[in-house]
Amino acid sequence: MVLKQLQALKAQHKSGFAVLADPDKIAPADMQHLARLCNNAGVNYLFMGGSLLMAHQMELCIQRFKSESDIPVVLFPGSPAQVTPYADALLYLTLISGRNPDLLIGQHVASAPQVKASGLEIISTGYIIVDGGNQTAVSYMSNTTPIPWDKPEIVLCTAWAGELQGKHVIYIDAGSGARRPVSEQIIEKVSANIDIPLIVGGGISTPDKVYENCRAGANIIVVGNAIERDPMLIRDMAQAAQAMNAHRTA
Ligand code: 1GP
Repeated sequence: MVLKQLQALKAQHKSGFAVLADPDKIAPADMQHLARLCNNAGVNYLFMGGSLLMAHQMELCIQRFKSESDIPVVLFPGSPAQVTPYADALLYLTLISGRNPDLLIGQHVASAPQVKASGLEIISTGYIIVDGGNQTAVSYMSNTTPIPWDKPEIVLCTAWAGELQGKHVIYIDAGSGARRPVSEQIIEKVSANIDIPLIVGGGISTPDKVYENCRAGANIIVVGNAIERDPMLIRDMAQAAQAMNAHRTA
């Protein structure tokens, strides 16, 4: 159960590391190699998803990954078209930083039969986009305005609203390829004041940043772009999260 693991991380003030694979950017033939890198590094999750779905190879990608790894595959879908029973769990996203009714309830109603039939573990996720200093695919595609990067109190109130609505987790995202990742100030403020796990991603490009985000209280750090550029970062970034956990245990 992925959610139980996330809740345990939150309870123990610990962090995990997730690799994000965009099915449009990675070929099924590369998935076994990626799986071995993730296995060796002790990666906690493979997140799968993207803003579009052009290549329609997601199921094959997941199958190839699973042929080499027991790491849970968690869908992080850009649209209901990316929901597939081949994964283990689904981040069931509600874009609570936005005011687009389609992403607050419309798409959920339309995709409910498919989601119910999927057999996936459903993780209700309050999804919050914070301005990352450039327009990212997620803010364009969602037709919503991100929360300003220097307004941690708005981010906190949004996270509280998600928690009060019964979301299982909060995901704060600066957007894929963000120039400016979510600040430690925001992470600290939200993490210290909610009782549900916190996922953070968008524009994280160094192991040091992973370490700082973990120290600030993120329970899962998600990295996509930087790893696509340099897959060797998987080991160093996962190690950074593990080092922070060791520090907390000591
Ligand atoms: C985007 O949080 C993810 O939704 C990861 O972003 O690709 O910039 O690492 P990057």
